[in-house]
Amino acid sequence: MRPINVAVVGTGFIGPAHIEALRRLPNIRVAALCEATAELAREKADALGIERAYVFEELLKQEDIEAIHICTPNFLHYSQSKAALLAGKHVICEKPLATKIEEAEELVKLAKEKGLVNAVHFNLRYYPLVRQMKTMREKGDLGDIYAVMGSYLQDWLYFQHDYNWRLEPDKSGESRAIADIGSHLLDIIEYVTGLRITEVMADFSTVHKTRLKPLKRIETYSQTALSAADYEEVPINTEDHANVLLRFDNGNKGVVTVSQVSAGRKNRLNVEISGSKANLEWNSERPNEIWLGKREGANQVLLKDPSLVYRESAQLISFPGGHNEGFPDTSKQMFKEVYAAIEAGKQPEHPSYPDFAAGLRELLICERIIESHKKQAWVKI
Ligand code: 4PW
Repeated sequence: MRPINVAVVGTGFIGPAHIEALRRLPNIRVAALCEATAELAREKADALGIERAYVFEELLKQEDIEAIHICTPNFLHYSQSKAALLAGKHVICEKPLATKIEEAEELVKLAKEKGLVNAVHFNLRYYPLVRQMKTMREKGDLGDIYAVMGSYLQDWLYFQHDYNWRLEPDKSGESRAIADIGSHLLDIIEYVTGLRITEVMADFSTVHKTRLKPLKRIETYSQTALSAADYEEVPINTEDHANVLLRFDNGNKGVVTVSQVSAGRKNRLNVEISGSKANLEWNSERPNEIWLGKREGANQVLLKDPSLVYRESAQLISFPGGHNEGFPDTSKQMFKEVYAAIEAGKQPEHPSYPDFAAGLRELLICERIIESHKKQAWVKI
């Protein structure tokens, strides 16, 4: 294994998660950190134990940095990914890949022309039991897929005073709950079932039509409430809740609900797949078990254990059964695959990890969902 120097751009919720995952890979060195100002970059680099700190333009000049992780707010993903590719860097970008389809298309094309490794952080695919569900479907354990039911529920935007840049369309994009977390759910549904979504019918609601924006900086997930004078009331134009009906290319149907105002649901992605041979159910708050439903015979619960799952899923398991693995492990497993490609110096023709094309696909589905909500009509993907 050859040592590889890497930089991470952005230090909100997910940047440090990338850093931790990268540090668990033997040949990766998180050599540099990038933030909006030199002062903030230095402060965060010191706090995270990273040697070099830059603003973005300076980072691009560093020849020893081979790969860049883009972990900034959504509106920066396109311009920063493009600049990094033009500077000859491999790019691992947070989802969504861009805020407009044309931008994502341009990135897919540019990455291909450059032959550089490109990935979008759809890390939830890397829960071992998500891979197990996919493998079970591929091996025919589910039979034909009759229906898919899914939800992704959170409560960190439950109160009117809960606030974050994701609520602002100029930073996050036109849709919020669907783009922010629905994108993960829709990605998992197509990944696991192998079906393509062909049409969508969406209905959104914005529960908090105005929210209280803090005038002081507070940590997003800290559950902090300030005094009334420390907030300004601002209008909200993105959805808190969304229901979407799905039609698949096998002629069958699905439904998903996405909400960021669901009390007590901290971060629960749930997917249930009904097949002609069995029914499978998994959720991200209990990631180490799959429920397997049978019409004739007893239902089962499969626990994550390398000796009980298919080889494809066991590859994503680092510890024996009973030793739980979770969210931080998903990024580590994904980066293992991405960095094998970076070590080889180019994007494989059919990467095992989600590439920019997967990012474009999600953006397309999300755009069609927004269009469907606006028209209150079915829209083809
Ligand atoms: O990807 C998701 C985010 O964009 C995360 O898993 C949680 O929900 C935290 O923020 C949003």
